[in-house]
Amino acid sequence: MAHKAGFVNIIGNPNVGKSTLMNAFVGEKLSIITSKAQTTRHRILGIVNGEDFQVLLSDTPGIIKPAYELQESMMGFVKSAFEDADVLVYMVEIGEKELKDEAFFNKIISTDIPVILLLNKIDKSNQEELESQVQMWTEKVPNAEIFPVSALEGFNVAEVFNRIIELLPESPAFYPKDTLTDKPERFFVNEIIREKILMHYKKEIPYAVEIDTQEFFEEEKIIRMRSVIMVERETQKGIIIGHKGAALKRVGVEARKDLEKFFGKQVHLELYVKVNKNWRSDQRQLKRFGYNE
Ligand SMILES: Nc1nc2c(ncn2[C@@H]2O[C@H](COP(=O)(O)OP(=O)(O)OP(=O)(O)O)[C@@H](O)[C@H]2O)c(=O)[nH]1
Ligand SMILES: [Mg+2]
Repeated sequence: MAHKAGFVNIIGNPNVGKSTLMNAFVGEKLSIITSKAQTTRHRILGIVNGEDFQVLLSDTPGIIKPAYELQESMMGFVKSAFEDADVLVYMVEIGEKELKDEAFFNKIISTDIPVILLLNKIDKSNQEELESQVQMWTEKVPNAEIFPVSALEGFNVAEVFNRIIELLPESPAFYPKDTLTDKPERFFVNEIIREKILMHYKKEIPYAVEIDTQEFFEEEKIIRMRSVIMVERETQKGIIIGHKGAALKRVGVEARKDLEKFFGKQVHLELYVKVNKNWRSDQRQLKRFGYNE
């Protein structure tokens, strides 16, 4: 059989389960997952390698109407995912209507690229609701093949993967066959820490935070990391640190545990908090943090 390879880009509204699906395909926790919208801020490549295929999956940020520069750049990642896709995976969840962004939605329904529409979270649904939702999506996105799935429980995930392979063009591999992602180690350190921030702080705090891992030093038995948690204002810094430093300590302990799992090695993590005024609206800063391609 000829070798197949191509880009399979996952797009959809915030919080529908895009990152959960990507991790299920790859079999590693490449993308962080939380119950909050806008968890994913980057385009993250996850590669599934087989003897005669290489699937280049892209997890992308949920589609929103951008309100500040950071979100503009997040939507830039979604746009780029439209441009180079060999297969577009459009994910929706049970009960959802459609993309709030009409321009993106129109692009999906009028594209020549094969579209797979995944109706996710069906573990929360019943047969009757499922049938009516499939009916609705068939009418809304007539160019799509629809699969009901549960990314969380793995229902139908293997079937979708097989269909994706069928749709891929014949092509040699783009990356060496032992490659898992295009992101460097520090990126995953940043993301694991940010996941803990998303989990433990409320309201605007997680959205005002960016992580900058300044040191990643691997020794024989241990990896030493130093990361800065950046916030936009002094008051946010106080909230991150918490009473007697307890809140920050919890972030550090939980992140370290996950980092040890991710890297398969003992980790020493030093965390600092710094105010970096309005970094979310500053082009230069955003570029430094990898937001402008
Ligand atoms: N019940 C159920 N929950 C799911 C399923 N897939 C994902 N979730 C949950 O939905 C929430 C969002 O999942 P994510 O994978 O982070 O969603 P996302 O689309 O990547 O979100 P953003 O990055 O914010 O756009 C998490 O709480 C997941 O555990 C599913 O199949 N069933
Ligand atoms: Mg995500």
